[in-house]
Amino acid sequence: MSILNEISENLQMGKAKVVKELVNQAIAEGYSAEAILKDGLLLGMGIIGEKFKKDEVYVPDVLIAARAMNAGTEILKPLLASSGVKAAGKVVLGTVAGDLHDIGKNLVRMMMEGKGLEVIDLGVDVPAQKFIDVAVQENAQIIACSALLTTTMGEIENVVKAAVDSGVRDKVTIMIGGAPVTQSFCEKVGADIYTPDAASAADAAAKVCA
Ligand code: B1M
Repeated sequence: MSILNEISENLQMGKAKVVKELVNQAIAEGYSAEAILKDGLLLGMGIIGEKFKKDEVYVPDVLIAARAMNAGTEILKPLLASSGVKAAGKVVLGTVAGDLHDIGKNLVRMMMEGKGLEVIDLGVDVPAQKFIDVAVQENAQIIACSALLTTTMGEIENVVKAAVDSGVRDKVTIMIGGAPVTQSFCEKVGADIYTPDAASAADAAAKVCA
């Protein structure tokens, strides 16, 4: 079995310590951070997601797999930092209210930091108004919202409305993403930029702040 498959297998079993060791070993063997992320960690998380859908694994299994995923991505963090032109700017990032998924958000943070952006990470379950209050307080150019559930993606519209109601809609760029989110949803709720993955979110944010 290749080391990337071993990472995927151990992530699915929630063995965070082994995943950490294997990620370090893969780096030492010369695998790129992108390959370790895509063909090891994300592969394993995708399989867990499919099993979760079919009721073959349950919330605790997914939680320990998510912990192993985060342990692996933390090691990759400095390596995922892009070597491109560094942007200067501030982003307020979070997962919307009612939503506890943070792996994708954490990847977005890492990639944006890799572009030289300062990211204020509000965590998960962030109320719409909090995005606005912190962006105003910190004079951030971008509000970035992640949503993973069809039942929570509607919260993004509340963030846009809160920006309008607070009189700052023309001062911030609202970026959105997450598995159920699409370009047409972005247009429908009046957000500014939809990107499908963390790397393109970082590229787009860097352009906004350039
Ligand atoms: Co949940 N969950 N979950 N879950 N979970 C999904 C999302 C689900 C698709 C599983 C399934 O049924 N197949 C399903 C949603 C169905 C739907 O809404 N249509 C689901 C469900 C139903 C639930 C619960 C309701 C289950 C329950 O309790 N019965 C519950 C909800 C809790 C809540 O949030 N209130 C729940 C709970 C959980 C756990 C807590 C157990 C755990 C989260 C742990 C954590 O995040 N720390 C969990 C997990 C891990 C998943 C799956 C398996 C994996 C998600 C993930 O991290 N993927 C997921 C199934 C799946 O996606 N295959 C599932 C890896 C991550 C890198 O991808 O977050 O999509 P993702 O990020 C991507 C892009 O979307 C994008 O970039 C990343 C890639 O580069 N992106 C952005 C994300 N944010 C972005 C922001 C941007 C731009 C791009 O700009 C700002």
